[in-house]
Amino acid sequence: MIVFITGASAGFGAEMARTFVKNGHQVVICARRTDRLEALAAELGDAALPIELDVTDPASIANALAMLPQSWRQIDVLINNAGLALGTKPAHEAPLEDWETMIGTNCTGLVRLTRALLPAMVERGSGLVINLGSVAGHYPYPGGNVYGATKAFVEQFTLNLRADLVGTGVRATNLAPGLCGGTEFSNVRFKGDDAAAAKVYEGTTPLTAKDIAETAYWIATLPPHVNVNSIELMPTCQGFSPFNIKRS
Ligand code: NDP
Ligand code: 8X3
Repeated sequence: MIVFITGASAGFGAEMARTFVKNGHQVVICARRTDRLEALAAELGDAALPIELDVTDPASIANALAMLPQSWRQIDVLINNAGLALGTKPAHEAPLEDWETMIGTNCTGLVRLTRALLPAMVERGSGLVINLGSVAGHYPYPGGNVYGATKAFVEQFTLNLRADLVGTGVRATNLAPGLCGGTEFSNVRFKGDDAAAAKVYEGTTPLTAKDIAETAYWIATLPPHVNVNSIELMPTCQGFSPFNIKRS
């Protein structure tokens, strides 16, 4: 299989690249930080093709796809993994630019990549799109405002893809993890405050990027008649809170 992975310079994306290559597949590894991609490509060898990509920039998407050599053009699996959360401020205090960046990356970028690669999959009668959702798209939490909303969009877009793709042989999955450590997610969310980022995982045994990569690999290697519509994972130490009631 040829697997096109966005956000492969860190976290889940890099680990997914390792997992697919270890199992004999080829990966197109995309992100903005090309030095990271080059290092990963050096680790993975000829089975990995690094390509610079900013999913928020339509010209960058067009350029990345145009850079694909002929023998890498038949994408079997698109993993829309690039994404981010910015901040945990309440809605009335959060910077509007942060909201726009999350929407531009997690929603618009994901939609653009999907729209670009889907027609060839439908034409071939096979293919798979795995979108990275989140538990934040299923359950609200304070400070989750736009991040959670972008992931709810990812879930519904994926299910609507399923509605459109019935009968085409092309599959779509929303992969929605909960608390997951060992990636740069919280470092990005807390804008470089690594102490605040580390606190998120204190005293927990979170999911790991390997858990998510192995789940993506499992989804991609199921028989063609099996479609995982949506899958949610949490570490065993994570659960649910009661409703928050403000009493006078
Ligand atoms: P990381 O911060 O470790 O990795 C994010 C990746 O996305 C990086 O490779 C980054 O690369 C890339 N990226 C960000 N913006 C862009 C952009 N504009 N264009 C291209 N690539 C971009 O995060 P995770 O691996 O933890 O998260 C991956 C996905 O999983 C995200 O969608 C996240 O929302 C989701 N998720 C994460 C969870 C967690 O707890 N970690 C839980 C649930 C979902 P670069 O900066 O080089 O461009
Ligand atoms: C990441 C999980 O709970 O930090 O999508 O929003 S959470």
